This record gives sequence, structure tokens and C-alpha cells, in this order.
Amino acid sequence: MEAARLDALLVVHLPNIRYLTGFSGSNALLLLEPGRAWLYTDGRYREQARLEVREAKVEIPPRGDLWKAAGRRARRHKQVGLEADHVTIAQRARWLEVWGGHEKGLRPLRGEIEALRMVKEPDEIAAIRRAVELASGGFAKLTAKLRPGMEETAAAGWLEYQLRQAGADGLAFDTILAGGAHGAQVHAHPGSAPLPQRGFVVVDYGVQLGGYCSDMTRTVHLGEPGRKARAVYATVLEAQMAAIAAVKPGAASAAVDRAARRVIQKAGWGAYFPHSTGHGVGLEIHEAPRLGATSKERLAAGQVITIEPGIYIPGWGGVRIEDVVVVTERGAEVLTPTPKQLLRL
Ligand SMILES: [Mn+2]
Repeated sequence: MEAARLDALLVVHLPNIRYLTGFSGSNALLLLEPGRAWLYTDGRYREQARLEVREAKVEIPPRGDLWKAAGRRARRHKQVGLEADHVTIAQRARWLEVWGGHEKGLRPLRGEIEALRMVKEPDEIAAIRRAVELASGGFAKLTAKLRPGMEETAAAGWLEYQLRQAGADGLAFDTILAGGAHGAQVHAHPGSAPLPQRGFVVVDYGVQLGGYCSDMTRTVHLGEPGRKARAVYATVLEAQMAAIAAVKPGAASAAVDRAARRVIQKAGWGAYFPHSTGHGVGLEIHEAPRLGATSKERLAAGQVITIEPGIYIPGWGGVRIEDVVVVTERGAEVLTPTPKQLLRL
């Protein structure tokens, strides 16, 4: 705040509020002044806020008008930061009204709090590790059940049930489970189609545990894999290992992406890898840094990222392999314990 010359900062993005205060409810504003903080929420969260919030004074405004209460508190400040990526046009107008300051005093922030979140504290890494290990345990339970002819939704439901049974707070995102040609869609939703007698099944899923997300993808083969299937799988695995080998403090995010992409291009499938190689993971499933061709960031020790190249061939199928990786002082530690050799079911 000092560097940005702010008298106050209004935080609206809930994962940022959770990071700064511990509050996990679904309705809150956080007003920061140098050395002081107020968290505004509504009556549903009175008890939860009392238990969760650290370092901020909790206020529950009458009639639930959080904006008015925060605006009134900020009235004497001239320069107030707003999270430009998270405030709607309507909210900006409302803030001007309740705060009563001049439009010129509104200072857009972009990614400053997210940059703080990028490098994880040891207890955050421990929380992500627990989430990753819990999710990984579900994969063996899925493969024990997964068979040709099973509906995608039934397979996804079985997996999700196992994850909840194992103690997951919830899912980190909608499970992707797609067999055969359906797997060529990077973000396929499980449907009523039966899994094929012979072909790949892509499974991409994650859990939330203690507020932190996991993210993993494995691709298994039903029936005997043919030559093309083996070649595609081996290429994705080689690309994934090459990207992991490129992870170290100071490495450009774009260089990690390039390491994976080069392997896939050399094998002739460059046109079938339409997404970036990975992303940060933490309180949110997708957060900074991004690991794409145009990424500008450099990796730093303590960051937690995914490495997930893939090849998707329309009408045929897809293969993706994804692990969660911690950037360490010496390179990378892969948190995901599930094996990666081609599994035939
Ligand atoms: Mn991912």
C-alpha cells in the first residue's frame, strides 16, 4: 500500500479476503488501512467470522449493506485501491457513491494481492500436499472400477463419492472424465456415453481440502493400446517430464511451456496441444503464475504449479498427464504420487 501510495484498499475478491484474514464465507468486503483492517459480512456469518477471522475487526452492518459500511469507514481517505480485475462496473459506481471521494482517487490494482499469494508459506504447501494425496488416493479406487461400457457420469460419480468418503471438503472443479473421441475435448463434461471397448479415458479432477485445491490428470487405456495410442501417450509423458525438468527458481514460465511444447512438436502433434502447460494452484484452482507461451513471469521457490501437457486428436481421443509440482530451491518436487506409465484396464 505504501508503494502504491494508497490510504486504503478495498478487497472484494473472496480468495484474496480468505488469504488475508482466514474468512471463508461467501459474502464479504475487506477494507485495509496501514496497520488496520475491517471485514464486513452479513448476519449469516457472525459465528463463522468470529471463529475464522484473524487480523481484522469484524463488522456486520444493519440491513446487510456492506458497501455502505465500508464506504463510510473510508470517507476520510483520498487514495483508495480497488481490485480492477474483480470489481464490476456497477460496484465501482456504488463505491464512488458510498465513499464520496473523487474518481481520480480510485486506484486500480491488478494482481498485487495475487502476487503475494503466488509464493506459498510452508503451511500452505502442506495443505496442498494433503489435498493432492487425498485426490491421488481416489484414482486407484476409480481404476479398480473403470470398465468399458460404464457411463462417463457413473464413473465420475463413483470417483467423486470416493473423494468425499476420504474426507474431501468438496471438488476443486467439475470433474472431467471422457472416453474415446470425447477425450479430444480438453474440458469435456462427463456424459451418458458408455466408455469405449478400446480407447483412452482422460480423467482430470481435484479436491478442496482445508481451503486448498488439488489438480491431477491421468489418462488410462481400455483394451489393448495400438501403435498410435502408445506413441501419443509416450510423447505426452516425455513432454510432461521435460517440462518438470525445466522447473527451477528463476526459470521463465514460458521456457517451461516451451520444454513441453518442443517434445510434442517434434513428434508431429504440435497442432494438437491447444492449451498452456500449467498454472499456479492454491486457494483457487487456477491462479498465478501461468505457464504459457506468452507468460512473462519467472518461477520462484515456494510456488506451486501444475504441469499438464496434452495431445487431442479430433475424432480419435485425447491424452493429458498432470501433476502438481512445488518449485524448490534446487528445482522441482512432484507432489502427485500416482504413477504415470501407461495403464491398461
Ligand atoms: Mn490443471
